[in-house]
Amino acid sequence: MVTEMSSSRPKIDPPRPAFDVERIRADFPALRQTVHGRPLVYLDNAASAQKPSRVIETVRRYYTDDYANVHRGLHYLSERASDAFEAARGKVRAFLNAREDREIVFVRGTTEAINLVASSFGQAHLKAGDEILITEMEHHSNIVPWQLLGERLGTVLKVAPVNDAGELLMDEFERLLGPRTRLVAVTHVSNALGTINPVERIIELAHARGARVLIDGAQSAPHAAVDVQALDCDFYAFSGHKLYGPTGIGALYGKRELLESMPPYQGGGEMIREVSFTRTTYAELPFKFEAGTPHIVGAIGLGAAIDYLREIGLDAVARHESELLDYATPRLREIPGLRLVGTAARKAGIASFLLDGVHTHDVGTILDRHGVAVRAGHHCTMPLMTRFGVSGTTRASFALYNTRAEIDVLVEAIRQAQELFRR
Ligand code: C6P
Repeated sequence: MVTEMSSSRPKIDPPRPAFDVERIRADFPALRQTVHGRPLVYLDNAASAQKPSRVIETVRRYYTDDYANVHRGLHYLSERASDAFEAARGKVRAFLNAREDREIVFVRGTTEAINLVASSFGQAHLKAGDEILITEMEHHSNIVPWQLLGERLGTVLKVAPVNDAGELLMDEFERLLGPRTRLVAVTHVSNALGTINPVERIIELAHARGARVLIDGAQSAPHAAVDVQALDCDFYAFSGHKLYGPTGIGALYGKRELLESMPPYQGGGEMIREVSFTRTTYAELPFKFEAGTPHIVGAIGLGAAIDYLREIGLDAVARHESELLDYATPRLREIPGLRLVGTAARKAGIASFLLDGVHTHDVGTILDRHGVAVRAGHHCTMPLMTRFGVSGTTRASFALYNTRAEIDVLVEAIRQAQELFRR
C-alpha cells in the first residue's frame, strides 16, 4: 500500500533503529491496562489512536510551564507559546511536504477542514449548477458539507460508484468528471473498507478537466508518508487524534494561491489586519482562517506526535500495518460465516466484517468482554453501507503498536462470539 503512497517522498529523515513493536508498545501507557480482566487489545485506531508518552508529556509540560495565549502578548510566556505553536505548524508543513508554513491552517480536525473548504472555496469559486464529484465511500464529513453548500448555492453533488470489492470504478469516475465539475473531494483511504484510492490518477484526471481536488487524509496521514507537492492536490485534510496526537486539532493544507483567493471562514480575533465598524481587512495566511484563540496545546502536542512518527518512520509504520493486514485477512476468512466487507487489491490496515447470525453490535460487545476494542456500526458512511446492503459492520483497524498475537486474540474472540450465538 504504502510504498506506492510514499515513493515520491524526499529522503530527509535521519536513519532510524529497526522497527520494534514491543519497544513502540512501551511508549503507549494506555496499552498496559486490562479490560474486563483481559489485556487490552486496541483495534479501534481508525476511530482514534492512543497517545505515546511523548505527546502526553508535551501537553502536560506546556500546561504546567509554558502556557499563555499566542500571537497577542508581548510577555515572555506568550512569546514562548507562540514560538512553539508556530514550530508545530512547521512540523505539519514538513510532515506533508508542503511548500510553505502559511499553507497549513490549524483546524479542529478533518471535519472542520472540509467545512472550511466547502464554505470558503464555495463562496469564492462556485455557483449554481457547478458540480462537486465525490465517491460512494466517503465519510459523512465529506458528503454533508457539500449538501449544505448545495442548499445555499445550488451546486450539484455527483457520486462515483464502487464495485463489490469496494474499489472506485474509475471508468464511472471519469464519465462523471464533466465540464461542470469544479471540485473533486475524495478520501485517500476508506475508513469503513480500508480501500486505498488511486489519488494520483484522480488528481491528474481532475486537473486535466480544470477541477480542483480535496483529499480527505483522515485515514492516510497516520499510516503512510504523504507528499502534497508530489500529489499536487489542492487541499489535504487530516485529524490529529487519529495520528497519535491530541483531540480537537487537525490541519488543512491548501495551495497558497488558492487559499489567498478564498474569503475567511469565520470572523473574530486573530484573523484581522484592521477593524472598523464600516470595513475590516484581513490578516495574511494562515491567520485569515484561524479566528479566535486556537487549540494551542493541541497543535504543540500534534507537533510532538509528528516528531514521534517521523522518528519511527512512516514507511516502517506502513510496512508493519500492511503485514498485520496480510496476517489477519486469511485468518478472518477461515472463520466460517465471516464475510469481509472491503476486499480491494490496495488496502490499508482495516478489516470490516459481518458474522452470520450475530448482529454487528453484539459482535462488538462480545469482543469487548475479551478486552478487544473494535467499532461496530455504519462508521459514518451510511450511503456506503446501503451500497453493500448492510446496516453496518464490525471493524478492526490496525496501528503501529498492534501485533500478530493481538490478531490471534481477535480471531479467537470472534470464534467464541459465534459459539455463543450457536447455542
Ligand atoms: N472517522 C471512524 O471511526 P474527524 O471526526 O473530523 O476527526 O474525522 C472525520 C473523518 C473524515 N474522514 C474520514 C475518512 C474519517 O475516517 C473520519 C473519522 C472515524 O472511522 C470517526 S466516524
